Amino acid sequence: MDLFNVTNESILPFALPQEEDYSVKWDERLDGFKINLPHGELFYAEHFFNQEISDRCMAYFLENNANNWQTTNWKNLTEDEFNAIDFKNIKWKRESINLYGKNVLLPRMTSWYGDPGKSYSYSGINSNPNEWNKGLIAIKKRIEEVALVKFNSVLMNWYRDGVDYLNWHADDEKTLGVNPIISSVNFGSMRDFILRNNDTSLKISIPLNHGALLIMGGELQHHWQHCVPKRKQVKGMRINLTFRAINN
Ligand SMILES: O=C(O)CCC(=O)C(=O)O
Repeated sequence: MDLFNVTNESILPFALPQEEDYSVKWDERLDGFKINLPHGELFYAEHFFNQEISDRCMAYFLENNANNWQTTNWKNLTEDEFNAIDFKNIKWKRESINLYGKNVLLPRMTSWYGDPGKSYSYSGINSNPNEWNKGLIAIKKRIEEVALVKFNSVLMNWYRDGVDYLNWHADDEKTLGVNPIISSVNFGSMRDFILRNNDTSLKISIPLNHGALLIMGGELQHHWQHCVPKRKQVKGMRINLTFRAINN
């Protein structure tokens, strides 16, 4: 037995189709999996941020002047009550989109941070960036070391419980460039992130838990869509950050 042949290699905690155009390789140095899909690439690190840092991130995102962020039932607050809260670090808001002529509130809270001028356009929402803060810059720097990209903006999604969700879409806006690298970091309750192939409708379900990192790259956004479906049994909150490099 080779006593020095120690490896932390683990088993991918979700299923990939057993087909030849899918492959997965453990990267010892990055402590994560490099995955190739038809027309797309992923990097998945289940515990990219440890428990202590991930706990601190949740607190940082939700600290405020009025409510205990852990025990409050955020869904019980009226719009006015929510808008009166002064969050210490993140400017959360509930956006609405225009759907068939009607204004519909998004089923989650959002916030957009970025370099000056890096505005965000999605489903008719046009959001100017909030100014970076210390916490977001620290997370961004750590992720850039792995993604090997300089990000200039981040979209934050706060799913207050398992009923909050995100619909099918691709991050394929022109301003993200041709084959964007999008880095998604996750805190709080585990939620399933589903990828669906545009041609075959084949789906891959990726569990994203407290501290997990998922990087999407290659041609993925042109050939796959993704969503975070409702999971009514999930009672806890989840906060997701997708770091992006915008070209405008
Ligand atoms: O919450 C997630 O995991 C996905 C977020 C996402 O797809 C987006 O913000 O475009």
